[in-house]
Amino acid sequence: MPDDLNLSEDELLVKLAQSVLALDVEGTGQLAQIVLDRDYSVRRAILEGLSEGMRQVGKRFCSHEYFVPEVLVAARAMYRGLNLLKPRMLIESGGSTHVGRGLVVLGVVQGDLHDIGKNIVKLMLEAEGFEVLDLGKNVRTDIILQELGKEAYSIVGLSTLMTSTLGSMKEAVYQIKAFHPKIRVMVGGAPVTDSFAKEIGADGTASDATGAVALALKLAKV
Ligand code: B1M
Repeated sequence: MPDDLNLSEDELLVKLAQSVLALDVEGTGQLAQIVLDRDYSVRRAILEGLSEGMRQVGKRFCSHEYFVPEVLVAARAMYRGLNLLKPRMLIESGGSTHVGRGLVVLGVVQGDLHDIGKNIVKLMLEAEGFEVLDLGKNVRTDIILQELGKEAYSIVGLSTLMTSTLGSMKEAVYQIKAFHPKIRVMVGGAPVTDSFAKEIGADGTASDATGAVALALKLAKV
């Protein structure tokens, strides 16, 4: 129960991350509410609090201290905070004031159900003024191609967290470039390296949501 009202902003961010790691859904929501009540940076709370907490959960999953049920509760805690912070994030960043950055199609490639990172990237892109069509997870390439035929999208963002689905990402980039050579494709997710992105013909990659926004801004200008 986060009842320490003397926490500094930095301490609150640490508590937020710890709360996700501790699988404390209610506590995470309460801490997120404190961020809002005190007018602290929502962007920092998402990136350095919630997202950092999920990163630490990932480490515990990899070291077999946490298993799927724990990971799912941690994700619930993260989303409890994220959903509370999201409306303020969009206001804080003035996203709606720099409209016209461009239309982005975003999705997790076929075979992959990991969408937490993609959802954070989406929120940060929207906060920066991009209009994002979120196709969700486990997205077939033909669905992406179908969508690209409908509107003047400038960027496609593809995410994957598994090495086993890097092939789906490669295939998606290939097809998008073949049918829509002018559309920029950015790729990301833990197993995606710079060299892999180059090798499959993507226009760039980023290792986190902040980098994804910077890359999208760069690609939107080209
Ligand atoms: Co699983 N999982 N998982 N998982 N999972 C990983 C990815 C894994 C590394 C864990 C491990 O075993 N070491 C491993 C993949 C191994 C590999 O291929 N190298 C793995 C596996 C194997 C699996 C299953 C196969 C497990 C099983 O069933 N035996 C299964 C796969 C199901 C499927 O997809 N078909 C599975 C299932 C699950 C859950 C459902 C339990 C859950 C997903 C819930 C959900 O997403 N809705 C889950 C989770 C949560 C994880 C870990 C623990 C955490 C991932 C996460 O959310 N991180 C993960 C372990 C780990 O990462 N260390 C693991 C927090 C998030 C904020 O970070 O997603 O990296 P991240 O996103 C970042 C950046 O990557 C970047 O910005 C984001 C924000 O900063 N980014 C982009 C992401 N996309 C981007 C796109 C961009 C740019 C940047 O441009 C477009």
